[in-house]
Amino acid sequence: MKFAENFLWGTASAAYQIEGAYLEDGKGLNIWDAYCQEGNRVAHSENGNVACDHYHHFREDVKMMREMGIKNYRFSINWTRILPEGTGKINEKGLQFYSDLVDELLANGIEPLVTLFHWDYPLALHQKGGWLNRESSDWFAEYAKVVVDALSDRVKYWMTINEPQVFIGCGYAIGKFAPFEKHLPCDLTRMTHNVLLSHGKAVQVIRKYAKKKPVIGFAFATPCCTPTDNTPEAIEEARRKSFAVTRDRFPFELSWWADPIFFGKYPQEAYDVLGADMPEILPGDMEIISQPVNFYGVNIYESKATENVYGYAENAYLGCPRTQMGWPVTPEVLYWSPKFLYERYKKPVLLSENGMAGHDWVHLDGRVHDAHRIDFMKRYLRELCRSAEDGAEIMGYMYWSIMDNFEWADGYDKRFGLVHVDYQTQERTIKDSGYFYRDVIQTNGQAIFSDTWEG
Ligand code: GCO
Repeated sequence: MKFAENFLWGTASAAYQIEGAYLEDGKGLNIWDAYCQEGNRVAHSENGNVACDHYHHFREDVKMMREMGIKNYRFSINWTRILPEGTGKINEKGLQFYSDLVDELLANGIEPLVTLFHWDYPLALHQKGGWLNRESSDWFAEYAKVVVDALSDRVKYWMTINEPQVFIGCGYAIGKFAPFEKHLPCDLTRMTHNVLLSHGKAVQVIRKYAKKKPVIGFAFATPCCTPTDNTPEAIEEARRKSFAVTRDRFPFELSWWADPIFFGKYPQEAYDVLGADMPEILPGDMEIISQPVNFYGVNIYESKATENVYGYAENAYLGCPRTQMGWPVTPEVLYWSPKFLYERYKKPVLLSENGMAGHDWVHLDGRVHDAHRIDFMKRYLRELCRSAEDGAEIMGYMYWSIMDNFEWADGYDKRFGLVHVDYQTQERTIKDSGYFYRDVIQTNGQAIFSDTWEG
């Protein structure tokens, strides 16, 4: 088994989780900046004010990526570093940071993949109603234009929005993430519609103004379900449940977000379960939303559960292997999700995130021995390769994350990185998995098929 010759091997990060410098060089406040200061929102009252201080360490970090043989790096732009108030006045120092980062990456043979929005919504726009405001898609298009004008002479790969399922679902439905609100379905459908319009208008802006021919997608959450066995009935049941829409879970679901983009309409099941709570759709909206994209980016960590058995979802059973997040280890999800997504939407699939949080620390010998992560990566990547062999077009894999970072409501305890970060000293230590991933990239994936690794 093997991956495509032009397979994109890389790593991922997000601005708020690694940059720090939250008030530096003219940057404006976003909702995570604002709400984390309240203390009781995040584990240990932690925040992203400093994080990995990537804003000041980016040259060292890119050098480290080159040492690891990283060929592609997915990162996000901090909206209020560019437009402190969300619209209007441009902060040139903020643009300069990202321009310098792109130059550093290219100088080290690393292709940049830019995510326009990874949850750090401008506080000033939030105070104008945020995603509930019909103008929000115009605000987003204005922001996209500023970034495209500045970076598109060097940036080819674009992702408009990261995980709307999570920033709407956790931020505005269950109140677990900033701005920690709980809205009714009629609001959540309106927010969804404005987020999708924002995506569509950003695609239009990139297509119209990019100086380099762009490859455009997004990075959605929500994996598909895993069949309980290999019978045709179980496979069809998993496929059906993967794309279902329910009244109590719709913001977190898959087809609710993806069908408007690829089919130009919300799923019929959404109308059945949401009825009058469906958003107002103005003439032209669905045409904007369904602007053609080049790939389906998806962030996958575990399979979506369809059944609870004795209190355990079928992908989580008594004593099953779990990561530091408590997520069950379910490698088969990287077979079934690309398969089902490719069948339905017929676009190349980019694994824009996959990885695991582990109990990592620097050992007495000065290294970070994370054998679990190496085993995790082998198991998941073998399934991804099998999915490609069975016909799904898979364009790349971005390990989450390049370095340990601020894991939202979990703060800094959860360590996903291929690189360990000492937050007291900002010292970076490449973990064993980081050196293993170098071998994976150098062999175009073949290194995952050995059951041992002597790094
Ligand atoms: C997400 C976000 C990342 C997370 C990562 C681990 O997918 O939730 O894109 O910012 O840190 O997934 O939870």
